[in-house]
Amino acid sequence: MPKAQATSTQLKALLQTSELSFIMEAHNALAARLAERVGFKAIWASGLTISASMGLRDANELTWSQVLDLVEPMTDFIGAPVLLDADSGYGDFNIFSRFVKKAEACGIAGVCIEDKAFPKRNSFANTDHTLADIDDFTAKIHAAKDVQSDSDFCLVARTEALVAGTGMDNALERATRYEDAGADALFVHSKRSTASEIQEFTKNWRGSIPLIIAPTTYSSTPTNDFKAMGISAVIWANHGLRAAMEAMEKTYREIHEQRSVEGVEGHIATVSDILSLTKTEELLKAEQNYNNPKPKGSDD
Ligand code: SPV
Ligand code: MG
Repeated sequence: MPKAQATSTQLKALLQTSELSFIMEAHNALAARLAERVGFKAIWASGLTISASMGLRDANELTWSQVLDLVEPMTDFIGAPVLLDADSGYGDFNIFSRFVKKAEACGIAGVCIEDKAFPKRNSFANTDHTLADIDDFTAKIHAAKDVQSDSDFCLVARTEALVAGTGMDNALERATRYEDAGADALFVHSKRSTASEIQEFTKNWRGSIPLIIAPTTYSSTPTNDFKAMGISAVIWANHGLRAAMEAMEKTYREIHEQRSVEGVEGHIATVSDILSLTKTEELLKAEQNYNNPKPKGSDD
């Protein structure tokens, strides 16, 4: 059987292909597996949705070691690469280097850091967004690239300049500095309801690393437009959790109101679906093998 390609190599290839790629959010291993099963070739381990699924805010309330503990089961469970949202890197260049080493050891294919001050606030939180100093941020990129042991491990640098309102020139300057510092791709974020800022950014961008966006607020823009703008990858950053929240609450409400599960059976996944997704059959076969070993020397 041919050896599976390393997930870091898969992620790098996906970012570098001339096709427009799509990366799907997951907040746990089960969600990651479902996204992979329908065909997504890479997973976004979202800071927002992982935090929310733990009842926490997207504001560095989870420690970095907790983030890794939550994301490692995803990498264990799926074959597709996981791009981890590492917020603003959890500290200075030194903390972020330690994080990158541990992330690689957890099987994570790449990490994304954003140029926000620590502790960060979610880009859509109605507050002022303070940006990191450019030199401090590029130091983190340099340090991460120096410390990674797998040369395909991807470091995505994200600029929040447009979110923070510091202007297009600042966004372009930051992006250029991050490319020069060694970033493998650039994520440019916008919270506008149209893709106008992203379009202007791409018109003026002279860099050559792949561009990534997350069109959460400008979701009605046809994805072909992104391709025409020269975008390499689109992150659907929170749609798995949002779908799950809606479906769960609807189901809980119906069961609560009806004092019965009869009405929801047929509309929800079966217990067999859970057993099959978690490969319970594989365990049962192994059990037969290991709990009833054939005596040595027996032919059959
Ligand atoms: C996330 O999914 O955590 C992101 C994207 O960083 S956003 O929520 O738009 O900041
Ligand atoms: Mg995030």
